[in-house]
Formats: sequence, structure tokens, C-alpha cells
Amino acid sequence: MTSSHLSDATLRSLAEKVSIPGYDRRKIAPGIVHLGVGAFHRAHQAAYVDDCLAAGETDWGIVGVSLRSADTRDALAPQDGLYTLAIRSSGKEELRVIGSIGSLLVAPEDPSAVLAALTDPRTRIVTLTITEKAYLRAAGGGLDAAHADIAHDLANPHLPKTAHGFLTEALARRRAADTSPFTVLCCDNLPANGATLHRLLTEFAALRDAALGLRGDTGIAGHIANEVAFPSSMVDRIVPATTDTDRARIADELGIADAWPVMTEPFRQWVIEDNFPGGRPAWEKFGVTMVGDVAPFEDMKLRLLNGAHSGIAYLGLLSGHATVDRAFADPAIRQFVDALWAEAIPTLPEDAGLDTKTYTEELAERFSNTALAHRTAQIANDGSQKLPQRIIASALECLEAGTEFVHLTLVVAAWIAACAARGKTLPENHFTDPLDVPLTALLSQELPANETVTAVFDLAGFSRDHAERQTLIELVAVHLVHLRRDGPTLAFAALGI
Ligand code: CS2
Repeated sequence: MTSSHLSDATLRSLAEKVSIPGYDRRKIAPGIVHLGVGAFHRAHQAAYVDDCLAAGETDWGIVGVSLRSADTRDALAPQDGLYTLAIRSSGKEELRVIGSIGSLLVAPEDPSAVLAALTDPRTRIVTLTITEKAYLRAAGGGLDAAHADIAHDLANPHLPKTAHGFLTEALARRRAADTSPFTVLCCDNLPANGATLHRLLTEFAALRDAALGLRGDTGIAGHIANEVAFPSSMVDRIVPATTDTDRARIADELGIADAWPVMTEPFRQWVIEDNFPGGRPAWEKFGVTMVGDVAPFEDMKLRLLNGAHSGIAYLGLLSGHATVDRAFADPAIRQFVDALWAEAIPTLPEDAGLDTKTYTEELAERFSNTALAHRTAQIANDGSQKLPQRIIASALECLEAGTEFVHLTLVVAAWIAACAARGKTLPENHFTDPLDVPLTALLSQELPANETVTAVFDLAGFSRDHAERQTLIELVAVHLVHLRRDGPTLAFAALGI
């Protein structure tokens, strides 16, 4: 047991062992409010901002906000927001203490404090990593206006729960106070993430205006639609969940306790559309790519990295592999992923200068990182929210182009089979999904494969209204028949693997 813990007071004592913030944290002003201060944010954006602060850009400290649980604040507040980032590759670990998060708030405990941070004129950027499901999208892509949390936020505009409620109330207050709006930077794995959030927030604001009896200029929807910037961004860094073994190892290395260190890989990438009317850190000096259009990068990442990740996760789970590196070392899965990439690559724009060969070579190396122990069950969460942009978009584009494909659809079938395996060959809550209640009820009926896939597509809104929907369903069902009969072995054999 170590007697003291990481904090501003103990930081200097670590200087010889690990890299620590080389700047005076008391001189940092908050310029960014981040919603969703989980492990991904702390391994990615907070590390880039730490670099900016170290280079003297002292106006861009981060206020970290959790929209749900108090866990992160409880762990990090006693540590003055400090935590260790462990950058791990097979056989090597580099520790770095990150100092960019100056304070932490928990929205359900104190929504007013969150609104105060969002309306602070020093806040010029609001960033988000709240996960796909927290955007509350309906099957057609617009806002799920029937969601209970949306109803709550419309009825209680001053005490919101959702990101939509907080952002809209804060933007309304800023406008009333003549403070310029902040830029909203979405950092979640959604397609066209900035434009998607812009649409959702405008829809939410229109409902809110209507509920408050406001119209036109008195309402906030027009302001959000026309005067707030929503650049899109592509974020990338693999961040497995921290385990107690990691905590113990880091404490040993530091000689003091860190309640929540974050594990990650050496690779990191951030591509951002350069549209920040209120200013931004000079991110480009620290390896961030600032571009006019992020779409090609975003599609490449979602379809090649995340698409393969979902395939590895579901087929890995069905084949008994607990981590990505072990699943990827399985020759059948490895061959499957190569074939999946070969199907997805032609759906990417040819004229955007993407180097898919180098990209997939790097991905193969990243997926093989044995030091990460990235759990397949972690990636398996929320498949209904992830598969549309990772797999279904590519499959529909192949169908439209008349290109043959057989591997993309196996990922969807494997998701359905893995969901059905919970409580049987997999532990009951091995992974979760927002659709779990209706999905589990549906899968327990064990309907014929075609009916099952049709019902799942209806439930999840996959390829809704698309002309090729029926073809896609049939292609998924063929794989599901194989998976049901004899697991991945037969499904792979049918693909010649
Ligand atoms: C993963 C991602 O959990 C998942 O669904 O595919 O979190 C992935 O690790 C990141 O997007 C990598 O940047």
C-alpha cells in the first residue's frame, strides 16, 4: 500500500520517474468545457491540450463534466484533476502525468455549476465524447423526441440532463448576455459528427422554443442553426478500460496511488475541421491535422478501424477470445478482417488522398498490441448504435454500386448471434446495448433467421427506407443460419476461410 496519492502537492516528487506537466497549473485559465470526461477523453484530447498548455497557451484549460456518474470526479478531484496516462506497447510502457483538467463537475449533482461553466465568457469551445447513444438519435437519424430525457429537458429547461439540454440552455443564456457563442466540437464516432450534432441540437432547440412559446428571433433554434459553429472531427486512440491490476502496477511505479490511471497505445490521431470563430489552441503544432473537410478521414476510420473492431469483437466473442490481440492472432479472424477491409476500401472516396494501404498496415500492428488487453466485450457494447456507420453504410454503398460482398454482412449476423449468446455461452451481461430489453425478448423467440434479422433491422432502424434493405437482410440471414448451426467455423468455411 502506498501512503500518499497523486496531487499538485506530490507531483514534483515524481519528476525523476515520469513525465509531469512542465507548466504552472495555477496560471491556466479554463477555455474548454468537455462533456463526457471518460477514459477516451483523458487519453486523447486532454493529452493534446496538455501539450498546448506546456507550450504556453495558458487559456485552454479543461473543465471536465460527467453527464451521469460521479466516478471520475470522485477519483480525480482529490488528485487536483491529475492522472497518469500509461502509453503501452508490447514490451514497453511510458508514463505521463496529464495536468490539463483543472476542475471536474457532475451534471446530475449540480446542473447549475455546469451551466455556469458553459456560460463563462472564457469558455470558447465545448467538446464532447458522450458515446453514440447519448445523442438520442431516432432510427431515421433525427432527434428521438419521444425519449424520456428529451421530454425531461423540454419540461425543465433550466435543469437539464442531456447534452442537448445543457448546450441549448447555455447558448440561450450566452445570447441573452451578449456573450458570443462557443464552438461545439463533437469528438464521438458518428458519421459527419459535427453536422449530425448541429442537426440534433437545432431540432431540440426548435422543440424547446415551441414548448416555451417562443418563435423566430425570440427563440434559440435560429441562432443555433445559423450562428454556432459545429466543426466535425475524427478522433483516434485505442483506450481499454483500466483494471485493478493496472492501478496496482501504476501505484508501484509511481510510489504513490493514482485512483484512475488511463491505459492507451502510442498511436494517436485527431483530424479537425478548421472552423473556430471564437479561436482555438494551436493544435496543429502538436500533431493535430486541421482540414477543410474531415469526411474522408472520418469514413476511413469508422469503416476500417471501427468496422474491423466490431467484427473482431463479435466474431472473437463467438470464438472464445477475450481480447482484440488474441482474436486478431486467430488466423481465421485475421483473414476475415483482411477480406472485410478489401470490401470496405472501395467505398471510400478515391480523390481524397487516403493511403488505405499504410492505414490498414498500421491497424494490423495496433490490433496486435498485446500490452493493451483490449477486451472484445468492451467494443461489443452498443452495437445497435455503432453498426450503421461502421458496417451497414459500406454494405449499402456496395449494393448501390453493384459490387459483390460477403464479409460485411457477417459482422451484423455475428452481432445478433453474440447478443443471443448472452446468458448461454456468454455471461448474461457480458456487454450491453440500449435496445437490450426488446432485443432480448425478440431473440428469445428463436424465430427463423430471416424473420429474426428483419425484426432486428426494424428495431434498430438499420437501412430504414433504403431500396436495398431486403437484399441486405437476406445476406445477413444466410450468415446467421451458419452461425446458429455451428458458430463461426461454419460461417468462415462458407466464406472459404
Ligand atoms: C471501439 C472504439 O469500443 C469501440 O467501439 O471500436 O472505442 C475504438 O477503440 C476507438 O474509436 C479508437 O479510436
